[in-house]
Amino acid sequence: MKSLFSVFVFACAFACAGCAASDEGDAATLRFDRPAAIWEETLPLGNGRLGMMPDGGIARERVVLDEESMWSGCEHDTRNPGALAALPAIRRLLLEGRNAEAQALMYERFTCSRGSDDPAYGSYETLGSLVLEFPGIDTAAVDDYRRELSLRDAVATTRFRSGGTTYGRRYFVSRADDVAVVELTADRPGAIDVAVALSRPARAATTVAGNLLTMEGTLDSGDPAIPGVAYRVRSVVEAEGGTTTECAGRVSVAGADRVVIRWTAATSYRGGDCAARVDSLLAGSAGHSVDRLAEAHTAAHRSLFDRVSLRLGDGTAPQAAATTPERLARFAEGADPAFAALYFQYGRYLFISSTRPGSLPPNLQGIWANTIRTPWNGDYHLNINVEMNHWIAGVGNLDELREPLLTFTQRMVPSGERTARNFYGTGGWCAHVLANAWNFTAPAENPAWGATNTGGAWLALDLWDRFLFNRDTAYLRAAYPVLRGAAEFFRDNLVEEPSHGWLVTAPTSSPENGFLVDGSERPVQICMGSTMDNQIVRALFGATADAAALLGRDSCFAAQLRRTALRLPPDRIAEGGYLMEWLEDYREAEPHHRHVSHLFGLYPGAEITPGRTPELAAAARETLERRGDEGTGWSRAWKICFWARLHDGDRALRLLGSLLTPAVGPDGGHGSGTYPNLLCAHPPFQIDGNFGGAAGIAEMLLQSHDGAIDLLPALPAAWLEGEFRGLAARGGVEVDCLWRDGRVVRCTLRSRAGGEFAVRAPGEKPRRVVLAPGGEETLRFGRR
Ligand code: FUC
Repeated sequence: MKSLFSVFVFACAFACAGCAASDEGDAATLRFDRPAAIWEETLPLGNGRLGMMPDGGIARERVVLDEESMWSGCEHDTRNPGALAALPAIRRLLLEGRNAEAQALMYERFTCSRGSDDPAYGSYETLGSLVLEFPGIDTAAVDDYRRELSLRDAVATTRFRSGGTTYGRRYFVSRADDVAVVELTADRPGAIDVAVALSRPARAATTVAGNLLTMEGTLDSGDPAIPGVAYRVRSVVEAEGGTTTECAGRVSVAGADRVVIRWTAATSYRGGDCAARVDSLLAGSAGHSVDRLAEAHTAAHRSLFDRVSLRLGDGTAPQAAATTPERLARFAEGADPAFAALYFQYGRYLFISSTRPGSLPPNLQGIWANTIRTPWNGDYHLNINVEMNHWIAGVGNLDELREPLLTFTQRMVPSGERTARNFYGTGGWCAHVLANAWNFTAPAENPAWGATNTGGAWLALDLWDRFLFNRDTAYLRAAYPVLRGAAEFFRDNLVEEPSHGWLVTAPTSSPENGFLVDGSERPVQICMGSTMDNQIVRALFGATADAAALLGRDSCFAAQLRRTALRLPPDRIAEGGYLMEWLEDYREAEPHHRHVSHLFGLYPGAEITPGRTPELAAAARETLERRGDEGTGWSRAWKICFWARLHDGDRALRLLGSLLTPAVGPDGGHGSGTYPNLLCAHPPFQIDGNFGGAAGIAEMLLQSHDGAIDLLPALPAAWLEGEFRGLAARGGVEVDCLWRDGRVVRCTLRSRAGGEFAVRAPGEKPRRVVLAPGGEETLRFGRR
């Protein structure tokens, strides 16, 4: 009986994989015809807290495990007692145009006492691996190998035949039950032999008791007086049929019909008893069939994922059956628009899988790390990266998944107030470039890149942008103190520069580019009033004043911010026709630098638009031409957003092609672009480009930052047919849109809060729509 049941379950598990390729669910699938040879071919699964990346190995499978709060380090003192005293001299040097000397003094005096190399700064660390060894499988005789990740199900599968048996594996990290599951099946009774182990390269003690594997340890806090984060991961191995024994630190199963491995993990990061939490989660999921767990998980995942659908092309997606690396390799040929839709949905999938209310926001690698020290400590860089991580959340209709960024920022405020006081001698709060799970806000150890002090302001603007999308006053009330404190810092810290009397940030930099002065070829970064800072501070003052007005508070403060904003430097166009990156038209040290910070005002900001500021938009275009289309993964993603905002769909698509360049070269070396598993390559893997790239695709189809809902503002000639449903626009409205021959046929608006909306479509007269709360209206265009 059992073996028949097993065959039935196996058949069901793979039934979906055979559905018609035109079905959207099936099209939203990553496919591979071999096991992952490198980590960047493994399939990322996650429920926002726990992550898992199976490699689909035939005789030995390694599944990388992650937990979002595996942070070494601790909250520590970053003060530098001499910094505040040096500030007037640094400012004086800048006002006298002696930037190189100002920078030298900053290196000497104006950096934090303990930077990102200090163990106390910490790093996001992998949880370890689940290692499965299959002694009975003949690796020489394997055929029909298939490995897939369904984005709608949030389930990965592996299937292959060996020695006349078809083996199947199914993996998911349950969003509903907070446990991860690996199921092993076979179409022949008693065919499964497997040894299961947990491992971690450092700070791990593993024990086995019957069918239970436990691994636990404590991470390095970097301070002997402070306990590090303790973690525990526990796995239960349950077999149908066969025999289960414990041997040499592993659970071994021989001759089973089916094996189900459940694991979960917890840490002490937020306090509480992690051992008890792990046991209660495992107990809560015990006794449920894998199908029932998978069903609950997929339903929870789809409640977020299914809010948006996107079809690009006529829906036949002839390439959908090809493997993902094959489609990636051919994307630039232009015949596979459905792959762009897949990539867009993958961005939403990754966002859903790497954060959830109550967790940390996605870090530089989301939640997926396979080493003890993750590149750049897997932290939260504030000069583009963590903000880019959230660009898909608004338009991608995932509002509640922005909650972790609010909590993260709120937690930084007390530390940012100390930094404001200790380094600048003022009120308010600020953060610079580096941030971690321990509320780090100080200027980082290397002023050339670490001293930009608008990091906290940019975070505050992201919180404001969330309000523009959700129009939820209760949320705004919670976010307002963050905005207010950030604005206060700049109100108290701007200095008057001598040439025009403008108020500017000083010291600062334009991330992370340098300029050449005094006939020297040695780049200098430290300056005052970088264009990005001016744009961010202007937007912050405006947003804070608007928020105060909406909440009926702080009218004097708001008026003061509006007045001060008028004295910020305007955006300026250089003689060469490009937007100036600094107050002076310095020669850039790297004309093709990956950051394009001075176009913050184009995207994600809204002060440069082709409609309202055509000269600045033209200068932005020239700036992008000068910067070029290359860059790290995230840099290419940002440029998609820029070109979309400039309403140049073909150029945006060209940049998408650049982002979707295979990152692994024929010699195995890694360059910028996209890995075989579609994770973004800085290199190394950095997830910001996935979220920025997905946001860029959305920006080509729908914009809402310029006083109207713009349909298809940057549609490339290759995407003449398509349809989206459920994208979100600012103003608390969901939008569906169907287009043919590049013209909008029909669009539907659904409003949560009600309101009046202007709708623009290419070649059509603008329309006005008034919706009651919960109201919906469909507009038809043209004479089709
Ligand atoms: C920023 C970028 C780098 C990298 C790092 C994590 O500082 O300039 O390219 O992405 O963050």
